[in-house]
Amino acid sequence: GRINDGLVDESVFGEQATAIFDQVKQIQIIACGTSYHAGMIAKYWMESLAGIPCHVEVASEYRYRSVVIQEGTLFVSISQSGETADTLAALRDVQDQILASLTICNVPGSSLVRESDLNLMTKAGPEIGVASTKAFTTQLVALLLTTIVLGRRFKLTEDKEREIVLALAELPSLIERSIAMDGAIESMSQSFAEKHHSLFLGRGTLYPVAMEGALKLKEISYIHAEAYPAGELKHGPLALVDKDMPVVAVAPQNDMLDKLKANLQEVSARGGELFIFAGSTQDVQPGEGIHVLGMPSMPQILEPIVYTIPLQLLSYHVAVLKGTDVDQPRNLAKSVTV
Ligand code: F1P
Repeated sequence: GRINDGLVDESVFGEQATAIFDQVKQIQIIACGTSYHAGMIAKYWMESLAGIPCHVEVASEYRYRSVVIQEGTLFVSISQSGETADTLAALRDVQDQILASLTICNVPGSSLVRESDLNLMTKAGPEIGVASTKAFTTQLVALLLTTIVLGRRFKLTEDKEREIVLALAELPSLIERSIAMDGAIESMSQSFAEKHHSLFLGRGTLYPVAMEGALKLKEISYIHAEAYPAGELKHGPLALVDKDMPVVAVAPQNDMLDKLKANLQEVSARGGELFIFAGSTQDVQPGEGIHVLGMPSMPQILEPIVYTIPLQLLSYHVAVLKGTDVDQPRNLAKSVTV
């Protein structure tokens, strides 16, 4: 039978969950900011692990256009605060057309939680500062569990499910090991504090991680940061690369590594300084203008969760060096309620 050690017990979604999940034909994910990046990763998981059709869109666009909702749509909203106005409005607008709603949230009793049919609480508690950090990593765990529970009704095999659950058991120690990279990341942050622009690259589920790294640098360090899927470099952004544009790459040792390395060579050839978080320090060698930080080896499924931590630490250290307020960045609110 299926592994069920309590992690993937359907009762965590509430009593109605089983009846709803049995009718799901596709997923529509809606969120803003960091929560949207978590949703982007979930789309890769839902489609590649479980074969569930999955769409993801920022609530601030979705709510203002005419959307076509197909039969059997489970509407998944992701929000740290549960109070983001656009996400709440998107849910209210489609409420009577969807199969059911599921909210992934940090705050019990928040508006989204009250108005959603099913809820999966991250148990991480509210963020203390404005920028979402623990919310992101815990949203990803919640989304992975959701992928398992729904995936059983689609193409997720028992073997794959077992592999994911065993991988999740390794997560706490992998997170501790990535936090232990703090000193190396602090040294690296000096190369960013004087710069005005930066580029973040990743492929596959690591592309949304690159987006999240860039967002954190913008939010708390006020450095212009853009993220690209590494394969898009040659379609424009390569023109920006020079010695004043540090480039961060998240490069786990997965089946995308060879392609990513080719993209990174294009950066190096144009004088760009590279900072690579690498899964294999044998495959990705340091050199002139190439700094390599070795990540622990890990199951591929956990890469987007674990590789986010050093990017969060990088933004933190750059912000400290620049003297910006890490918890209360200028111009931003903890929850955007209007
Ligand atoms: C969404 C969000 C956060 C961001 C900031 C503004 O919030 O964009 O990701 O860090 O706090 O709001 P939420 O819907 O996840 O609460």
